[in-house]
Amino acid sequence: NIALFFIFFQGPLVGVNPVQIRATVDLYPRSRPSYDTGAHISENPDPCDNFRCKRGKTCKLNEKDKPSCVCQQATECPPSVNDFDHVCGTDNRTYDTSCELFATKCNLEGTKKGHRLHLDYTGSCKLIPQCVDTELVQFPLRMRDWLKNVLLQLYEHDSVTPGFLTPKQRFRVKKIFDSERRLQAGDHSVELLAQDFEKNYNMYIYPVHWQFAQLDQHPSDRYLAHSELAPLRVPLVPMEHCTSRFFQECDADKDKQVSFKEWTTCFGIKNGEKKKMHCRIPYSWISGNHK
Ligand SMILES: [Ca+2]
Ligand SMILES: [Ca+2]
Repeated sequence: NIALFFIFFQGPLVGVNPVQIRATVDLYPRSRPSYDTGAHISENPDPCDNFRCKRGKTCKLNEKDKPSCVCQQATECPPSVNDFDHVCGTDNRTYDTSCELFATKCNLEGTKKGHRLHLDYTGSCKLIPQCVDTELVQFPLRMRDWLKNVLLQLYEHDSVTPGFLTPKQRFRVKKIFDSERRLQAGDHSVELLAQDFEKNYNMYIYPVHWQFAQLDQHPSDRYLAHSELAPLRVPLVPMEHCTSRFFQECDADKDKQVSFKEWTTCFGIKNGEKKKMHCRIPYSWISGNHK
């Protein structure tokens, strides 16, 4: 997963940035941080070792020596190594690390303040210029192109080291990859991107669907909650000042979730056409989830 996101963020929209990899890992930790427990592993396995807690919580043994998740204290968080570790909260406060932000949020659980606190973006809080309408219109153009290039990069990596894509995903991307009509990756003008979208519309459908499915995993229900969108949004906000506004407006019915339909609509992908699209592409093909 780390590797996936590493390549994922190398597209033309943003450059290579170690923050982005870390953001993803921090947002969805696979397990609690492993401390070097040395020799006593086999004699005395720590019940907390494979016990997963959500962000801001940590595993502690209760009175019955059973593992349970409790709010982490911000003071227990490992200090930041460098400025890349800082994050800006939606309270416009710079936190030393995302651990500190989520610990703070956890300790505010049940309060309005805690409910409202989210990780806004990576890096210290800074002035994000307002996104004007003309810029907002260009955002999906560049993002679509970037998603397509990300998938093509994954495809190339997968050809060398299989595992980046499922066979079904490969099958879909191959069609784009093999097309002689496709626009090569590069720093294109919005005019050219718009032209190419009209000309090669079909090549953009799958990348947009694929990205949605990549994000829609906690849970996989065809809706993106704020936290599911975060791995994409958080590293992008400080570099692309239209990110927040774009995703806010993407949630057309303002239910705080971006549905599959809302997502495709804001990327200019036609919806349904009598639901043909859904019939043709089973969701599992996109997501690689086989349930
Ligand atoms: Ca979801
Ligand atoms: Ca919505």
